[in-house]
Amino acid sequence: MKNVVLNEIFNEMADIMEILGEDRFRINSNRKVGRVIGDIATDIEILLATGELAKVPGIGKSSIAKIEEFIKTGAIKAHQELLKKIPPKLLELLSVPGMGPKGVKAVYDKLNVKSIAELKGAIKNGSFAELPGFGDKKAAAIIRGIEFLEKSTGRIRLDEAVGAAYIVTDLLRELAGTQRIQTAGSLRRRVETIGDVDILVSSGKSKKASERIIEGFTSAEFVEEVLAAGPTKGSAIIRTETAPVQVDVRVVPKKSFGAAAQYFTGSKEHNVRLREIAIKAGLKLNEYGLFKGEKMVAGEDEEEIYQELKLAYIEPLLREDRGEVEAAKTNSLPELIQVGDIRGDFHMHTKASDGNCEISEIAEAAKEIGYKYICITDHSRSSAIANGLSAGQLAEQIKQIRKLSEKIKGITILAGSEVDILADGSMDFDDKLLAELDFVIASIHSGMASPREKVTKRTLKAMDNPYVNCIGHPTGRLIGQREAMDLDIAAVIKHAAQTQTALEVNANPWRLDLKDIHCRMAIASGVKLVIGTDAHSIGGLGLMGFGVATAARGWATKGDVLNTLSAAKIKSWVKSKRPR
Ligand code: DGT
Ligand code: CA
Ligand code: CA
Ligand code: ZN
Repeated sequence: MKNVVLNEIFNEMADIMEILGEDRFRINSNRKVGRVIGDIATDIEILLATGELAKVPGIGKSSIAKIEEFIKTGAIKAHQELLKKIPPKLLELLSVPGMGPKGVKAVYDKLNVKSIAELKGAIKNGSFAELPGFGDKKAAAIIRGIEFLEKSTGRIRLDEAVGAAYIVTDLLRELAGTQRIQTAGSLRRRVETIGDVDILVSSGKSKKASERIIEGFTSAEFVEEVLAAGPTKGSAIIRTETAPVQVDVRVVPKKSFGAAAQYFTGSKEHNVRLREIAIKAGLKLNEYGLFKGEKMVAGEDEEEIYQELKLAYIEPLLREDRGEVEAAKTNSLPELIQVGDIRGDFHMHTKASDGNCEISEIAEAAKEIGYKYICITDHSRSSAIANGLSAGQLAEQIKQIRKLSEKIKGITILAGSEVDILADGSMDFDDKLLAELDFVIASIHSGMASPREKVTKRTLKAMDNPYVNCIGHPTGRLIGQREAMDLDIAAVIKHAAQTQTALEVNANPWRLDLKDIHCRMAIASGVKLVIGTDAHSIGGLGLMGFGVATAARGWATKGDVLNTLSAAKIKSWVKSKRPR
Protein backbone atom coordinates (compact mmCIF):
# COMPACT_ATOMS: atom_id res chain seq x y z
CA MET A 1 0.00 0.00 0.00
CA LYS A 2 1.48 3.35 -1.02
CA ASN A 3 -0.55 5.39 1.49
CA VAL A 4 2.22 5.51 4.08
CA VAL A 5 4.97 6.77 1.79
CA LEU A 6 2.63 9.29 0.11
CA ASN A 7 1.65 10.60 3.51
CA GLU A 8 5.35 11.09 4.25
CA ILE A 9 6.06 12.81 0.93
CA PHE A 10 3.25 15.35 1.25
CA ASN A 11 4.28 16.11 4.83
CA GLU A 12 7.88 16.51 3.73
CA MET A 13 6.87 18.91 0.94
CA ALA A 14 4.96 20.98 3.49
CA ASP A 15 7.97 20.95 5.84
CA ILE A 16 10.42 22.04 3.16
CA MET A 17 8.10 24.79 1.91
CA GLU A 18 7.67 26.04 5.44
CA ILE A 19 11.44 26.09 5.98
CA LEU A 20 11.85 27.99 2.72
CA GLY A 21 9.11 30.44 3.72
CA GLU A 22 6.82 29.71 0.81
CA ASP A 23 3.16 30.42 0.43
CA ARG A 24 1.19 29.59 3.61
CA PHE A 25 -1.87 28.44 1.70
CA ARG A 26 0.09 25.88 -0.32
CA ILE A 27 1.93 24.66 2.76
CA ASN A 28 -1.33 24.03 4.57
CA SER A 29 -2.87 22.34 1.60
CA ASN A 30 0.03 19.86 1.30
CA ARG A 31 -0.12 19.19 5.02
CA LYS A 32 -3.82 18.53 4.79
CA VAL A 33 -3.40 16.13 1.87
CA GLY A 34 -0.72 14.29 3.85
CA ARG A 35 -3.00 13.96 6.84
CA VAL A 36 -6.00 12.84 4.79
CA ILE A 37 -3.92 10.16 3.06
CA GLY A 38 -2.59 9.03 6.41
CA ASP A 39 -6.14 8.60 7.68
CA ILE A 40 -7.42 6.60 4.71
CA ALA A 41 -7.52 2.88 5.42
CA THR A 42 -8.17 1.82 1.84
CA ASP A 43 -5.33 1.38 -0.60
CA ILE A 44 -4.93 4.73 -2.37
CA GLU A 45 -4.26 3.01 -5.68
CA ILE A 46 -7.72 1.47 -5.56
CA LEU A 47 -9.31 4.82 -4.70
CA LEU A 48 -7.52 6.41 -7.63
CA ALA A 49 -8.50 3.64 -10.05
CA THR A 50 -12.17 3.78 -9.06
CA GLY A 51 -12.27 7.58 -9.18
CA GLU A 52 -13.27 7.73 -5.52
CA LEU A 53 -10.19 9.74 -4.62
CA ALA A 54 -11.68 12.83 -6.27
CA LYS A 55 -14.56 12.65 -3.80
CA VAL A 56 -12.31 12.68 -0.71
CA PRO A 57 -12.55 16.12 0.88
CA GLY A 58 -9.25 17.99 1.04
CA ILE A 59 -7.62 16.39 -2.00
CA GLY A 60 -7.71 18.70 -5.01
CA LYS A 61 -6.96 18.14 -8.69
CA SER A 62 -3.27 19.04 -8.50
CA SER A 63 -2.74 16.66 -5.58
CA ILE A 64 -4.45 13.86 -7.46
CA ALA A 65 -2.12 14.52 -10.39
CA LYS A 66 0.85 14.22 -8.02
CA ILE A 67 -0.47 10.98 -6.54
CA GLU A 68 -0.98 9.59 -10.03
CA GLU A 69 2.54 10.66 -10.95
CA PHE A 70 3.91 8.84 -7.92
CA ILE A 71 2.04 5.63 -8.64
CA LYS A 72 3.25 5.67 -12.26
CA THR A 73 6.86 6.78 -11.77
CA GLY A 74 7.65 6.18 -8.09
CA ALA A 75 8.44 9.86 -7.50
CA ILE A 76 6.91 13.32 -7.55
CA LYS A 77 8.82 16.00 -9.49
CA ALA A 78 7.63 18.87 -7.29
CA HIS A 79 8.98 16.96 -4.28
CA GLN A 80 12.34 16.31 -5.95
CA GLU A 81 12.62 20.01 -6.87
CA LEU A 82 11.97 21.05 -3.29
CA LEU A 83 14.62 18.65 -2.00
CA LYS A 84 17.17 20.25 -4.33
CA LYS A 85 16.54 23.64 -2.75
CA ILE A 86 17.80 22.64 0.70
CA PRO A 87 21.08 21.24 2.07
CA PRO A 88 21.00 17.42 2.19
CA LYS A 89 21.11 17.05 5.98
CA LEU A 90 18.73 19.86 6.86
CA LEU A 91 15.67 17.62 7.27
CA GLU A 92 17.39 15.47 9.88
CA LEU A 93 16.89 18.44 12.21
CA LEU A 94 13.17 17.67 12.18
CA SER A 95 13.81 14.34 13.89
CA VAL A 96 15.08 16.13 17.01
CA PRO A 97 12.25 16.21 19.57
CA GLY A 98 11.26 19.85 20.00
CA MET A 99 12.41 20.98 16.53
CA GLY A 100 9.55 21.72 14.14
CA PRO A 101 9.72 23.35 10.70
CA LYS A 102 9.58 26.81 12.31
CA GLY A 103 12.58 26.06 14.49
CA VAL A 104 14.50 24.61 11.57
CA LYS A 105 13.74 27.71 9.49
CA ALA A 106 15.01 29.97 12.26
CA VAL A 107 18.34 28.19 12.78
CA TYR A 108 18.86 27.78 9.03
CA ASP A 109 18.06 31.38 8.12
CA LYS A 110 19.74 33.11 11.02
CA LEU A 111 22.57 30.79 12.04
CA ASN A 112 23.15 28.87 8.80
CA VAL A 113 22.73 25.59 10.71
CA LYS A 114 22.40 22.74 8.20
CA SER A 115 22.71 19.53 10.25
CA ILE A 116 22.34 18.10 13.75
CA ALA A 117 26.10 18.43 14.23
CA GLU A 118 25.93 22.16 13.43
CA LEU A 119 22.89 22.56 15.66
CA LYS A 120 24.89 21.11 18.55
CA GLY A 121 27.65 23.62 17.78
CA ALA A 122 25.22 26.54 17.77
CA ILE A 123 23.84 25.49 21.13
CA LYS A 124 27.35 25.08 22.61
CA ASN A 125 28.56 28.51 21.45
CA GLY A 126 25.42 30.18 22.78
CA SER A 127 24.16 31.60 19.48
CA PHE A 128 21.09 29.34 19.56
CA ALA A 129 19.88 30.68 22.91
CA GLU A 130 20.25 34.27 21.66
CA LEU A 131 17.73 33.79 18.86
CA PRO A 132 14.50 35.66 19.60
CA GLY A 133 12.00 33.39 21.35
CA PHE A 134 14.52 30.62 22.05
CA GLY A 135 16.60 31.11 25.22
CA ASP A 136 18.51 28.80 27.59
CA LYS A 137 15.54 26.64 28.49
CA LYS A 138 14.77 25.80 24.89
CA ALA A 139 18.49 25.15 24.25
CA ALA A 140 18.60 22.67 27.15
CA ALA A 141 15.45 20.92 25.86
CA ILE A 142 16.92 20.57 22.37
CA ILE A 143 20.17 19.16 23.77
CA ARG A 144 18.14 16.55 25.64
CA GLY A 145 16.30 15.83 22.41
CA ILE A 146 19.55 15.27 20.55
CA GLU A 147 20.88 13.03 23.31
CA PHE A 148 17.71 10.96 23.21
CA LEU A 149 17.98 10.64 19.46
CA GLU A 150 21.60 9.54 19.66
CA LYS A 151 20.88 6.96 22.34
CA SER A 152 17.77 5.43 20.90
CA THR A 153 17.38 3.04 18.05
CA GLY A 154 13.86 4.39 17.94
CA ARG A 155 12.51 1.21 19.49
CA ILE A 156 11.84 0.57 23.17
CA ARG A 157 11.67 -2.54 25.34
CA LEU A 158 8.39 -4.29 25.95
CA ASP A 159 8.26 -3.35 29.64
CA GLU A 160 8.75 0.32 28.78
CA ALA A 161 5.90 0.14 26.28
CA VAL A 162 3.65 -1.61 28.80
CA GLY A 163 4.43 1.15 31.32
CA ALA A 164 3.60 3.88 28.83
CA ALA A 165 0.35 2.17 27.86
CA TYR A 166 -0.67 2.03 31.54
CA ILE A 167 -0.08 5.73 31.97
CA VAL A 168 -2.28 6.58 28.99
CA THR A 169 -5.06 4.02 29.50
CA ASP A 170 -5.40 5.12 33.13
CA LEU A 171 -6.12 8.62 31.90
CA LEU A 172 -8.40 7.53 29.06
CA ARG A 173 -10.51 5.49 31.47
CA GLU A 174 -11.18 8.65 33.46
CA LEU A 175 -12.25 10.70 30.46
CA ALA A 176 -15.97 10.99 29.90
CA GLY A 177 -17.21 9.29 26.76
CA THR A 178 -14.67 6.49 26.81
CA GLN A 179 -16.34 3.13 26.41
CA ARG A 180 -13.89 0.43 25.35
CA ILE A 181 -10.11 0.65 25.43
CA GLN A 182 -7.78 -1.69 23.59
CA THR A 183 -4.03 -1.59 23.14
CA ALA A 184 -3.11 -2.62 19.61
CA GLY A 185 -0.03 -2.74 17.38
CA SER A 186 3.20 -4.52 18.24
CA LEU A 187 2.51 -4.10 21.96
CA ARG A 188 -0.61 -6.26 21.79
CA ARG A 189 1.34 -8.81 19.77
CA ARG A 190 4.09 -8.68 22.43
CA VAL A 191 6.88 -8.12 19.91
CA GLU A 192 10.27 -7.95 21.65
CA THR A 193 10.75 -4.25 20.88
CA ILE A 194 8.14 -1.60 20.21
CA GLY A 195 8.26 1.33 17.79
CA ASP A 196 5.25 3.16 19.15
CA VAL A 197 2.32 2.32 21.39
CA ASP A 198 -1.09 2.15 19.70
CA ILE A 199 -4.28 2.56 21.74
CA LEU A 200 -7.86 2.42 20.51
CA VAL A 201 -10.83 3.93 22.28
CA SER A 202 -14.46 3.58 21.34
CA SER A 203 -16.67 6.55 22.01
CA GLY A 204 -20.31 7.51 21.63
CA LYS A 205 -21.70 8.79 18.37
CA SER A 206 -20.99 12.48 18.81
CA LYS A 207 -17.98 14.07 17.21
CA LYS A 208 -17.60 16.17 20.34
CA ALA A 209 -16.95 13.12 22.52
CA SER A 210 -14.17 11.97 20.25
CA GLU A 211 -12.55 15.40 20.13
CA ARG A 212 -12.70 15.62 23.91
CA ILE A 213 -10.86 12.32 24.25
CA ILE A 214 -8.06 13.37 21.91
CA GLU A 215 -7.87 16.76 23.58
CA GLY A 216 -7.75 15.10 27.00
CA PHE A 217 -4.88 12.91 25.88
CA THR A 218 -2.76 15.53 24.11
CA SER A 219 -3.12 18.02 26.97
CA ALA A 220 -2.25 15.51 29.72
CA GLU A 221 0.58 16.52 32.03
CA PHE A 222 2.71 13.52 31.01
CA VAL A 223 2.80 14.67 27.37
CA GLU A 224 6.17 16.05 26.33
CA GLU A 225 5.43 16.84 22.71
CA VAL A 226 2.29 16.63 20.60
CA LEU A 227 3.12 15.21 17.18
CA ALA A 228 -0.37 15.33 15.71
CA ALA A 229 -3.85 16.07 16.97
CA GLY A 230 -6.99 15.65 14.89
CA PRO A 231 -10.63 14.90 15.59
CA THR A 232 -10.11 11.13 15.90
CA LYS A 233 -6.37 10.66 16.26
CA GLY A 234 -3.76 12.04 18.60
CA SER A 235 -0.08 11.24 18.57
CA ALA A 236 2.33 12.38 21.27
CA ILE A 237 5.64 11.71 22.97
CA ILE A 238 5.00 10.97 26.61
CA ARG A 239 7.36 10.95 29.57
CA THR A 240 7.81 7.67 31.42
CA GLU A 241 10.22 6.59 34.15
CA THR A 242 12.75 5.33 31.67
CA ALA A 243 12.36 6.62 28.11
CA PRO A 244 10.21 9.02 26.12
CA VAL A 245 7.61 6.94 24.28
CA GLN A 246 5.46 7.73 21.27
CA VAL A 247 1.80 6.89 21.82
CA ASP A 248 -0.91 6.97 19.13
CA VAL A 249 -4.49 7.21 20.36
CA ARG A 250 -7.35 6.62 17.92
CA VAL A 251 -11.03 7.05 18.65
CA VAL A 252 -13.28 4.74 16.67
CA PRO A 253 -17.05 4.27 16.52
CA LYS A 254 -18.47 1.41 18.59
CA LYS A 255 -19.69 -0.50 15.57
CA SER A 256 -16.18 -0.50 14.07
CA PHE A 257 -14.27 -1.23 17.27
CA GLY A 258 -13.46 -4.85 16.44
CA ALA A 259 -12.44 -4.04 12.89
CA ALA A 260 -10.17 -1.25 14.11
CA ALA A 261 -8.68 -3.55 16.77
CA GLN A 262 -8.00 -6.12 14.08
CA TYR A 263 -6.50 -3.60 11.66
CA PHE A 264 -4.32 -1.71 14.12
CA THR A 265 -3.09 -4.82 15.90
CA GLY A 266 -1.44 -5.88 12.68
CA SER A 267 0.99 -7.02 11.76
CA LYS A 268 0.85 -5.41 8.35
CA GLU A 269 1.86 -8.73 6.81
CA HIS A 270 -0.94 -10.56 8.62
CA ASN A 271 -3.45 -7.91 7.54
CA VAL A 272 -2.42 -8.23 3.92
CA ARG A 273 -3.20 -11.95 4.05
CA LEU A 274 -6.59 -11.32 5.59
CA ARG A 275 -7.47 -8.71 3.02
CA GLU A 276 -6.62 -11.18 0.24
CA ILE A 277 -8.97 -13.73 1.77
CA ALA A 278 -11.70 -11.11 2.02
CA ILE A 279 -11.30 -10.10 -1.62
CA LYS A 280 -11.44 -13.72 -2.77
CA ALA A 281 -14.71 -14.09 -0.89
CA GLY A 282 -16.12 -10.98 -2.57
CA LEU A 283 -15.79 -8.95 0.63
CA LYS A 284 -13.95 -5.80 1.60
CA LEU A 285 -11.96 -5.53 4.85
CA ASN A 286 -10.73 -2.28 6.32
CA GLU A 287 -10.43 -0.59 9.71
CA TYR A 288 -14.19 0.18 9.70
CA GLY A 289 -15.45 -3.33 9.14
CA LEU A 290 -15.93 -6.26 6.84
CA PHE A 291 -18.32 -5.34 4.03
CA LYS A 292 -20.33 -7.10 1.38
CA GLY A 293 -21.06 -4.26 -0.99
CA GLU A 294 -22.40 -1.51 1.26
CA LYS A 295 -23.51 -3.89 3.97
CA MET A 296 -21.38 -4.38 7.04
CA VAL A 297 -21.14 -8.07 7.87
CA ALA A 298 -18.78 -7.71 10.86
CA GLY A 299 -17.07 -4.90 12.74
CA GLU A 300 -18.00 -4.51 16.38
CA ASP A 301 -16.02 -7.52 17.60
CA GLU A 302 -12.74 -8.83 16.33
CA GLU A 303 -13.83 -12.48 16.60
CA GLU A 304 -16.64 -11.86 14.09
CA ILE A 305 -14.16 -10.76 11.46
CA TYR A 306 -12.22 -14.01 11.63
CA GLN A 307 -15.47 -15.97 11.77
CA GLU A 308 -16.90 -14.29 8.68
CA LEU A 309 -13.64 -14.93 6.82
CA LYS A 310 -14.06 -18.63 7.72
CA LEU A 311 -10.97 -18.64 9.88
CA ALA A 312 -10.47 -19.87 13.42
CA TYR A 313 -9.75 -16.96 15.77
CA ILE A 314 -6.05 -16.10 15.64
CA GLU A 315 -4.44 -14.87 18.86
CA PRO A 316 -2.65 -11.50 18.47
CA LEU A 317 0.61 -13.21 19.48
CA LEU A 318 0.53 -15.26 16.29
CA ARG A 319 -0.34 -12.50 13.81
CA GLU A 320 2.95 -12.30 11.95
CA ASP A 321 2.15 -14.17 8.74
CA ARG A 322 4.24 -17.09 9.87
CA GLY A 323 1.76 -19.76 8.87
CA GLU A 324 -1.04 -18.81 11.26
CA VAL A 325 -3.49 -17.94 8.48
CA GLU A 326 -3.06 -21.35 6.84
CA ALA A 327 -3.43 -23.05 10.24
CA ALA A 328 -6.59 -21.04 10.95
CA LYS A 329 -8.10 -22.20 7.64
CA THR A 330 -7.68 -25.85 8.61
CA ASN A 331 -8.47 -25.25 12.25
CA SER A 332 -5.02 -26.47 13.29
CA LEU A 333 -3.76 -23.54 15.33
CA PRO A 334 -1.80 -24.47 18.46
CA GLU A 335 -3.50 -24.11 21.82
CA LEU A 336 -1.07 -21.55 23.20
CA ILE A 337 0.46 -21.66 26.64
CA GLN A 338 -1.01 -19.10 29.05
CA VAL A 339 0.20 -17.56 32.26
CA GLY A 340 -2.45 -19.54 34.14
CA ASP A 341 -0.77 -22.80 33.07
CA ILE A 342 2.44 -21.93 34.89
CA ARG A 343 2.92 -23.89 38.12
CA GLY A 344 6.35 -22.65 39.11
CA ASP A 345 9.35 -20.45 38.35
CA PHE A 346 12.78 -21.97 37.72
CA HIS A 347 15.19 -19.03 37.83
CA MET A 348 15.68 -16.61 40.72
CA HIS A 349 18.42 -15.10 42.87
CA THR A 350 18.46 -14.39 46.59
CA LYS A 351 20.65 -12.40 48.98
CA ALA A 352 23.08 -15.31 48.93
CA SER A 353 24.32 -14.06 45.53
CA ASP A 354 23.09 -10.84 43.88
CA GLY A 355 19.38 -10.87 44.73
CA ASN A 356 17.80 -8.66 47.38
CA CYS A 357 15.54 -10.99 49.35
CA GLU A 358 15.66 -14.10 51.51
CA ILE A 359 14.62 -17.53 50.26
CA SER A 360 11.65 -17.51 52.62
CA GLU A 361 10.48 -14.10 51.34
CA ILE A 362 10.56 -15.06 47.70
CA ALA A 363 8.88 -18.40 48.51
CA GLU A 364 6.01 -16.64 50.26
CA ALA A 365 5.64 -14.24 47.32
CA ALA A 366 5.58 -17.16 44.87
CA LYS A 367 2.96 -18.91 46.96
CA GLU A 368 0.89 -15.74 46.82
CA ILE A 369 1.02 -15.87 43.00
CA GLY A 370 -0.31 -19.40 43.21
CA TYR A 371 2.82 -21.33 42.29
CA LYS A 372 3.30 -24.89 43.51
CA TYR A 373 7.08 -24.69 43.44
CA ILE A 374 10.07 -22.44 42.83
CA CYS A 375 13.68 -23.24 42.13
CA ILE A 376 16.36 -21.14 43.82
CA THR A 377 19.24 -20.60 41.37
CA ASP A 378 21.90 -18.34 42.80
CA HIS A 379 25.11 -17.76 40.84
CA SER A 380 28.21 -19.97 41.08
CA ARG A 381 31.71 -18.91 42.24
CA SER A 382 33.09 -17.82 38.85
CA SER A 383 30.45 -15.12 38.59
CA ALA A 384 32.42 -13.08 41.08
CA ILE A 385 30.78 -9.73 40.26
CA ALA A 386 27.41 -11.35 40.94
CA ASN A 387 28.73 -12.62 44.27
CA GLY A 388 28.57 -16.27 43.18
CA LEU A 389 28.42 -19.01 45.83
CA SER A 390 31.40 -21.23 46.61
CA ALA A 391 30.89 -24.98 46.63
CA GLY A 392 30.71 -24.91 50.42
CA GLN A 393 28.17 -22.11 50.44
CA LEU A 394 25.99 -23.96 47.95
CA ALA A 395 26.14 -27.13 50.05
CA GLU A 396 24.97 -25.08 53.04
CA GLN A 397 22.24 -23.43 50.99
CA ILE A 398 20.91 -26.83 49.87
CA LYS A 399 20.51 -27.84 53.53
CA GLN A 400 18.78 -24.56 54.29
CA ILE A 401 16.39 -25.02 51.35
CA ARG A 402 15.47 -28.56 52.46
CA LYS A 403 14.51 -27.24 55.88
CA LEU A 404 12.57 -24.27 54.56
CA SER A 405 10.69 -26.38 52.05
CA GLU A 406 9.49 -28.54 54.96
CA LYS A 407 8.58 -25.53 57.05
CA ILE A 408 6.74 -23.40 54.50
CA LYS A 409 3.54 -25.21 53.63
CA GLY A 410 1.83 -25.10 50.27
CA ILE A 411 4.90 -24.61 48.10
CA THR A 412 7.90 -26.77 47.27
CA ILE A 413 11.28 -25.06 47.21
CA LEU A 414 13.64 -26.79 44.82
CA ALA A 415 17.38 -26.45 45.27
CA GLY A 416 19.05 -25.30 42.09
CA SER A 417 21.93 -23.26 40.80
CA GLU A 418 22.71 -21.04 37.84
CA VAL A 419 26.11 -22.56 37.21
CA ASP A 420 28.66 -20.82 35.04
CA ILE A 421 29.74 -22.63 31.91
CA LEU A 422 33.52 -22.19 32.02
CA ALA A 423 35.65 -21.27 29.00
CA ASP A 424 36.24 -24.92 28.06
CA GLY A 425 32.57 -25.86 28.44
CA SER A 426 33.02 -27.56 31.82
CA MET A 427 30.91 -26.70 34.87
CA ASP A 428 31.84 -24.35 37.69
CA PHE A 429 30.92 -27.06 40.28
CA ASP A 430 31.86 -30.73 40.21
CA ASP A 431 29.31 -33.40 39.38
CA LYS A 432 29.15 -34.64 42.96
CA LEU A 433 27.76 -31.32 44.15
CA LEU A 434 25.52 -30.88 41.10
CA ALA A 435 24.00 -34.30 41.87
CA GLU A 436 22.70 -32.89 45.15
CA LEU A 437 20.58 -30.29 43.30
CA ASP A 438 17.02 -30.70 42.03
CA PHE A 439 17.57 -28.66 38.87
CA VAL A 440 20.63 -27.14 37.23
CA ILE A 441 20.68 -24.16 34.87
CA ALA A 442 23.98 -23.67 33.04
CA SER A 443 24.74 -20.22 31.67
CA ILE A 444 27.54 -18.39 29.89
CA HIS A 445 28.46 -15.11 31.60
CA SER A 446 31.89 -14.42 30.10
CA GLY A 447 33.70 -14.56 26.78
CA MET A 448 30.50 -13.81 24.93
CA ALA A 449 32.30 -12.04 22.11
CA SER A 450 34.22 -15.19 21.17
CA PRO A 451 33.84 -16.61 17.67
CA ARG A 452 30.85 -18.71 16.65
CA GLU A 453 32.64 -22.03 16.84
CA LYS A 454 33.90 -21.39 20.35
CA VAL A 455 30.66 -20.22 21.96
CA THR A 456 28.74 -23.00 20.23
CA LYS A 457 31.15 -25.74 21.30
CA ARG A 458 31.11 -24.42 24.85
CA THR A 459 27.31 -24.60 24.97
CA LEU A 460 27.14 -28.08 23.42
CA LYS A 461 29.67 -29.43 25.89
CA ALA A 462 27.67 -28.04 28.81
CA MET A 463 24.63 -29.97 27.60
CA ASP A 464 26.64 -33.20 27.64
CA ASN A 465 26.83 -32.95 31.42
CA PRO A 466 24.14 -35.31 32.79
CA TYR A 467 23.35 -32.87 35.63
CA VAL A 468 22.69 -29.89 33.38
CA ASN A 469 18.94 -29.59 32.80
CA CYS A 470 18.69 -26.27 31.09
CA ILE A 471 20.79 -23.68 29.27
CA GLY A 472 20.08 -20.22 30.76
CA HIS A 473 19.56 -17.19 28.47
CA PRO A 474 21.17 -19.16 25.60
CA THR A 475 22.34 -16.27 23.40
CA GLY A 476 23.25 -13.79 26.14
CA ARG A 477 21.78 -10.77 24.41
CA LEU A 478 20.67 -7.64 26.24
CA ILE A 479 18.15 -5.82 24.08
CA GLY A 480 19.42 -2.41 23.00
CA GLN A 481 22.68 -2.96 24.89
CA ARG A 482 24.53 -6.13 23.95
CA GLU A 483 24.41 -8.25 20.83
CA ALA A 484 23.56 -11.93 21.08
CA MET A 485 26.51 -14.33 21.02
CA ASP A 486 27.23 -15.62 17.55
CA LEU A 487 25.73 -18.98 18.47
CA ASP A 488 24.87 -21.73 15.97
CA ILE A 489 21.30 -21.97 17.18
CA ALA A 490 20.38 -24.91 14.97
CA ALA A 491 23.28 -26.93 16.38
CA VAL A 492 22.34 -25.98 19.95
CA ILE A 493 18.74 -27.04 19.42
CA LYS A 494 19.72 -30.33 17.82
CA HIS A 495 22.06 -31.13 20.70
CA ALA A 496 19.49 -30.10 23.28
CA ALA A 497 17.09 -32.64 21.78
CA GLN A 498 19.77 -35.34 21.82
CA THR A 499 20.85 -34.69 25.41
CA GLN A 500 17.42 -34.01 26.94
CA THR A 501 18.41 -30.51 27.92
CA ALA A 502 15.80 -27.78 28.09
CA LEU A 503 16.41 -24.26 26.78
CA GLU A 504 15.42 -21.27 28.86
CA VAL A 505 13.09 -18.52 27.78
CA ASN A 506 14.43 -15.84 30.07
CA ALA A 507 11.40 -13.65 30.79
CA ASN A 508 13.33 -10.51 31.65
CA PRO A 509 12.33 -7.93 28.99
CA TRP A 510 16.00 -7.00 28.59
CA ARG A 511 16.64 -10.57 27.46
CA LEU A 512 13.63 -12.50 26.07
CA ASP A 513 16.20 -15.16 25.31
CA LEU A 514 15.43 -17.56 23.57
CA LYS A 515 13.45 -15.29 21.32
CA ASP A 516 10.18 -16.20 19.62
CA ILE A 517 11.44 -17.71 16.37
CA HIS A 518 14.11 -19.71 18.18
CA CYS A 519 11.46 -21.05 20.57
CA ARG A 520 9.55 -22.24 17.53
CA MET A 521 12.62 -24.00 16.14
CA ALA A 522 13.27 -25.65 19.49
CA ILE A 523 9.70 -26.87 19.83
CA ALA A 524 9.76 -28.26 16.29
CA SER A 525 12.77 -30.36 17.35
CA GLY A 526 11.03 -31.60 20.47
CA VAL A 527 13.13 -29.54 22.87
CA LYS A 528 11.42 -28.49 26.11
CA LEU A 529 11.35 -24.87 27.18
CA VAL A 530 11.82 -23.60 30.72
CA ILE A 531 10.50 -20.12 31.44
CA GLY A 532 12.50 -18.32 34.10
CA THR A 533 12.03 -14.79 35.39
CA ASP A 534 15.63 -14.49 36.61
CA ALA A 535 14.08 -12.51 39.48
CA HIS A 536 16.49 -10.63 41.72
CA SER A 537 13.66 -9.37 43.92
CA ILE A 538 10.08 -10.29 44.76
CA GLY A 539 8.84 -7.92 42.05
CA GLY A 540 10.94 -9.76 39.49
CA LEU A 541 8.64 -12.78 39.76
CA GLY A 542 6.06 -10.64 37.97
CA LEU A 543 7.98 -10.77 34.70
CA MET A 544 6.67 -14.29 33.93
CA GLY A 545 4.09 -12.94 31.45
CA PHE A 546 6.79 -11.63 29.10
CA GLY A 547 8.38 -15.06 28.95
CA VAL A 548 5.07 -16.82 28.42
CA ALA A 549 4.18 -14.42 25.60
CA THR A 550 7.56 -14.96 23.95
CA ALA A 551 7.15 -18.74 24.10
CA ALA A 552 3.60 -18.43 22.77
CA ARG A 553 4.86 -16.26 19.89
CA GLY A 554 6.99 -19.31 19.14
CA TRP A 555 3.77 -21.38 19.05
CA ALA A 556 4.42 -23.06 22.42
CA THR A 557 1.65 -25.12 23.94
CA LYS A 558 1.39 -26.29 27.54
CA GLY A 559 3.15 -29.53 26.67
CA ASP A 560 6.25 -27.73 25.41
CA VAL A 561 6.98 -25.95 28.69
CA LEU A 562 8.33 -27.66 31.81
CA ASN A 563 6.82 -25.02 34.13
CA THR A 564 3.39 -26.58 33.51
CA LEU A 565 4.44 -29.87 35.14
CA SER A 566 4.13 -30.74 38.84
CA ALA A 567 7.25 -30.70 41.03
CA ALA A 568 7.16 -34.50 41.13
CA LYS A 569 7.13 -34.73 37.33
CA ILE A 570 10.02 -32.28 37.15
CA LYS A 571 12.03 -34.49 39.48
CA SER A 572 11.45 -37.58 37.39
CA TRP A 573 12.31 -35.64 34.21
CA VAL A 574 15.61 -34.59 35.80
CA LYS A 575 16.30 -38.13 37.01
CA SER A 576 15.90 -39.60 33.54
CA LYS A 577 18.98 -37.72 32.27
CA ARG A 578 21.19 -38.71 35.20
CA PRO A 579 23.26 -41.91 35.39
CA ARG A 580 21.46 -44.67 37.25
P1 DGT B 1 5.89 -0.80 15.70
O1 DGT B 1 5.07 0.35 16.14
O2 DGT B 1 6.92 -0.47 14.70
O3 DGT B 1 6.46 -1.58 16.83
O4 DGT B 1 4.92 -1.85 14.92
P2 DGT B 1 3.33 -1.84 14.77
O5 DGT B 1 2.98 -3.19 14.25
O6 DGT B 1 2.68 -1.41 16.03
O7 DGT B 1 3.11 -0.81 13.60
P3 DGT B 1 2.43 0.64 13.53
O8 DGT B 1 2.39 1.30 14.86
O9 DGT B 1 3.10 1.34 12.43
O10 DGT B 1 0.96 0.32 13.05
C1 DGT B 1 0.05 -0.38 13.86
C2 DGT B 1 -0.70 -1.39 13.04
O11 DGT B 1 -1.53 -0.73 12.08
C3 DGT B 1 0.18 -2.31 12.20
O12 DGT B 1 0.64 -3.42 12.93
C4 DGT B 1 -0.79 -2.72 11.12
C5 DGT B 1 -1.63 -1.50 10.91
N1 DGT B 1 -1.12 -0.73 9.76
C6 DGT B 1 -0.44 0.41 9.81
N2 DGT B 1 -0.13 0.83 8.57
C7 DGT B 1 -0.63 -0.09 7.72
C8 DGT B 1 -0.63 -0.26 6.30
O13 DGT B 1 -0.10 0.56 5.56
N3 DGT B 1 -1.25 -1.37 5.82
C9 DGT B 1 -1.84 -2.29 6.63
N4 DGT B 1 -2.43 -3.35 6.09
N5 DGT B 1 -1.84 -2.18 7.94
C10 DGT B 1 -1.25 -1.10 8.50
CA1 CA C 1 3.01 0.60 17.00
CA1 CA D 1 1.51 3.56 15.51
ZN1 ZN E 1 20.20 -15.53 36.59
